[in-house]
Amino acid sequence: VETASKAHTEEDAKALDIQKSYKGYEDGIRKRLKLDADNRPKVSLWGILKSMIGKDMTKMTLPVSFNEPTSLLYRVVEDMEYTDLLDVAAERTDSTERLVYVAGFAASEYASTIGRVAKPFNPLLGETYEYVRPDLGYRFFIEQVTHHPPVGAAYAESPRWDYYGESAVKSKFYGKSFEFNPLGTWFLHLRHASGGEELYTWKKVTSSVVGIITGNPQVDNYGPMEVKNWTTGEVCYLDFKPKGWKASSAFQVAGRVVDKQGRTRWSIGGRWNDKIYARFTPGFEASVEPPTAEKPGKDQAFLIWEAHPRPTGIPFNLTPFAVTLNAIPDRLRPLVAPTDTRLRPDQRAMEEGEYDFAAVEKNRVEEGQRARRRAREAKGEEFVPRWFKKAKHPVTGEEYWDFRHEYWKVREDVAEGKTTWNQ
Ligand code: CLR
Repeated sequence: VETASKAHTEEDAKALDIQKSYKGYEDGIRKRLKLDADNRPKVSLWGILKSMIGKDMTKMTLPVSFNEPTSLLYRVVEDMEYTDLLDVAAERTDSTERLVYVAGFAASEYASTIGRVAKPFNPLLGETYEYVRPDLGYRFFIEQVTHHPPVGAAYAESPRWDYYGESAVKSKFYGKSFEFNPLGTWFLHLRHASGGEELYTWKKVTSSVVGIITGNPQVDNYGPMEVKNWTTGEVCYLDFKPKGWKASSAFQVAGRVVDKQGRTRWSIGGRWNDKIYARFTPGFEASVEPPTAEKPGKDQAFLIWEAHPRPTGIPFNLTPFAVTLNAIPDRLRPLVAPTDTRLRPDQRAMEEGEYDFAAVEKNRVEEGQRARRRAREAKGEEFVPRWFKKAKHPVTGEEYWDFRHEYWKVREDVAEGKTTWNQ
């Protein structure tokens, strides 16, 4: 009882703290872009990419018409679309059941990749992004901490959970496919209904684009994923099946939750672009079929996650969640840091269908970045991230980016007129 009440006090304090960041977000989320269809010139991917086999994406100069109006920073926040699963996990009093929903959240991060065969903008060194959802009770922050290789360090928090990690993707173009290999670990602290806090970690699976040669590019996500509960020793093993030749294996994900002794508790199955189910299978593993009305029973599978629909009238195949990201209402504009990605004119132009202007502005901001690098080199200085610091993780022992919890304090002072961003 005592730990439970302590956890509640922590939750309440966290909730109050997060509420201070709601300023600027009073207008609610954006539902539409200015465009309702994009009219990017249709260029053959293969025509341009065929001379670039063996290269990674950061070494390629591609026409801006290959881009979508997002950046790699936005692609990281997109993983927050289904945080309701973390809220559900926190409500559960059985730790293996919590793991089912945490694993569901980890798998839900792939639904947004469907139909998104375009290049996000590359963040500039020190570029940041803040995203607050008063309606959902969380705030998110990310900073581009290195440029070569491109790494973004992120930290999201809500009363019930903290979620953080680094997005560092190694890419290589093989001709037959373009592979994207995420290297970073993601950490989740869950303050749950039984009155304790748990640490979970996982790494993301490989994303790839196939069908470039035939002019029918498609995104696939495949490979094993291990979602580990460091507090209890329980693990969820998920396997994302590669698309392969059979249509039936496309988007398939299957796995199981095992206890500390390695005994199966739950089986998981479904498709990461659509629905994922779980089934209570103590001591055995089984396939997971969607539940049917004909054979009800205690061991029936139940739905843990379902993808949001993709309404028409949204260009670039963006999800409704992605549409909300680059919005900059007048009330918010003076509060975000001057490094905030919402202020990038090239991404704004892309979003509004001004592709030529986007290309000019992209060039200009990237020139600025090169000039700043030369100036640093001339002074013998090194770039130091403003909001994160490399550290050794206290539980897992890995290197990670430690968020020093300063950003939101400075923002609060800016909002109250006590300081300005550039001090
Ligand atoms: C995958 C999940 C990771 C973050 C991440 C980083 C790079 C992204 C990748 C994700 C998905 C696929 C991606 C890639 C960058 C470019 C690539 C968007 C989100 C697209 C599909 C490339 C298409 C255009 C080229 C063929 C020119 O956590």
